[in-house]
Amino acid sequence: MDEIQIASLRKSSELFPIPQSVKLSYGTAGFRGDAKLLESTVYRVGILSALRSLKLGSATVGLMITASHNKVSDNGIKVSDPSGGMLSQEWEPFADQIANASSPQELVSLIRDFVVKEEIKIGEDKKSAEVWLGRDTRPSGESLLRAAEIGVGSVLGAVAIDIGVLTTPQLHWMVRAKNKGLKATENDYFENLSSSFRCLIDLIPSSGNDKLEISKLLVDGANGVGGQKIEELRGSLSNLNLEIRNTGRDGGVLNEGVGADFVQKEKVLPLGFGSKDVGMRCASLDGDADRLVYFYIPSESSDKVELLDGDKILSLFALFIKEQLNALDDDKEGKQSRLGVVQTAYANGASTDYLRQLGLDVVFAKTGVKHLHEKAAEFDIGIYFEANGHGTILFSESFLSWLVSKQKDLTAKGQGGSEEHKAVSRLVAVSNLINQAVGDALSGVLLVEVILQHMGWSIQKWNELYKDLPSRQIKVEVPDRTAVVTTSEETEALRPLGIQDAINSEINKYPRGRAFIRPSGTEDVVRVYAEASTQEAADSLANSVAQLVKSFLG
Ligand code: NG1
Ligand code: ZN
Repeated sequence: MDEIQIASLRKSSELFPIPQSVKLSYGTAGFRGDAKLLESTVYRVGILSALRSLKLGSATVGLMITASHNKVSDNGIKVSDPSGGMLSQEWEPFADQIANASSPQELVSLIRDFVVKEEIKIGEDKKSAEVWLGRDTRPSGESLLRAAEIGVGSVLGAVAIDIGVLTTPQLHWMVRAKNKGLKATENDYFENLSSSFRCLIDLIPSSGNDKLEISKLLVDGANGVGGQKIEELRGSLSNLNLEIRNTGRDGGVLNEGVGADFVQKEKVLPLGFGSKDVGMRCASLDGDADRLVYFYIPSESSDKVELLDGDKILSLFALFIKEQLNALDDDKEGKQSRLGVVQTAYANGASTDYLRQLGLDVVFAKTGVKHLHEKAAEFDIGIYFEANGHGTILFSESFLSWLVSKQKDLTAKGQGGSEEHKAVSRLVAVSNLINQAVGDALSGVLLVEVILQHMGWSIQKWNELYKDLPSRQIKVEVPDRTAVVTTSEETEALRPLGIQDAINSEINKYPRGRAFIRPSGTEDVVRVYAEASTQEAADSLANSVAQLVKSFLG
């Protein structure tokens, strides 16, 4: 790093002093916190993104300003690697270090050491870096975006491009497309969704269900960016009847009593929904539209909803993909397609039983989509979902090119209308529709809708795939959540010593009891999860475990 570069970093960092008393961690999904305290963090992550781009041969890196399902006064920042996936975990410690550097001197010195260690060449061969910036609808987004621009711009030769208000998955999709040399604008994103959706609709078997009227889907947009973007998308979709509520234009507050996180955790209906909607198919997006859950209101007399969470969406997808794979003549080709599914410890036990009973390979990953994504990428087709509704379907490059050449072969052999050809074409269309970079509520809605039409199922019929075990999640505030250390699958606590034995003896009191604790990576709490054969039992197990957490850590 030469003197000009050092001076540039020093000068810009003076503009963003770090607030006292913040201790930041990149966590499960980037930095998050009160928006008022985040300018220096966002500025610094801007620098990191430019360095990441330089390190990877000037590939485009994405930077998203959002705090997802958290309250509107919060904000956050996460980085998309050039692949469209999350920032490489190898760089997270550096992110933590610079975010917490207490002075411009310390910041510059950390950057200088890192640049040497990673052999990043700045300015020397005039290679430029490019960072695309997106933000959700939070009012603090615009000024934080300016801070990110200054961060990027303080690395010599780096360019920041403001892509505007976007969903998180849109930005990831665009970054991935750009680096693959594909068309990468927001319009291209919409065009890709609508054309692959159309393709799947055209492949719906014509016998039986073609006279069925397409029933309306009610969408809860969480008063955020997702509601607005799905409105834009609606214009280019046929065969889908959408009514979109909570777009944020009618005065509702982002994530307040609305959205996927609220519906999934509280299991009650979001604002804007009521007794007139009993029995209707409803979907909720979260604040940055990377999560999706479905629900319906079973009766007028209560505000409880019947929830179809990420596990149920995963099950629907797995069933559909498996049906298509079964129609392929694998043996003749000598090709074994490997379909696998990835869940976390929060997956409902009944969903895991169901998926295993379908004969699927079910593996577990730590909480946080970066962990699930990594495991799903080991399969030819890997489907991953968190119970909270974040997930997608990954197709390996080699399997996808096998599918595409199979599709061509069958057409050339005059078997274009065969069942096998249709199955192959459906799989190819799914790979285009479903976001290959991250979980995406918009593409998720389209895939759920087309599969339900394909099966001729109502939401109630879909819900009957299996019955969820009653469960309860609680947050416990403790002085130091890092005192909880878990095993790699997060199902057992190694620290504090003795707590796991105490949890086990609680679990043993309940039929089908299961419970675990872990420190949240996005909030200053310890999370407790419990399930058991009845709701009372799940509540009681969760409460006793929460008591244990308080007494061991309180
Ligand atoms: P933490 O706070 O680490 O539990 C939460 C979710 C994750 C993931 C991240 C990122 C649960 C139990 N945890 O993480 O699944 O979505 O937020 O948004 O839902
Ligand atoms: Zn989100």
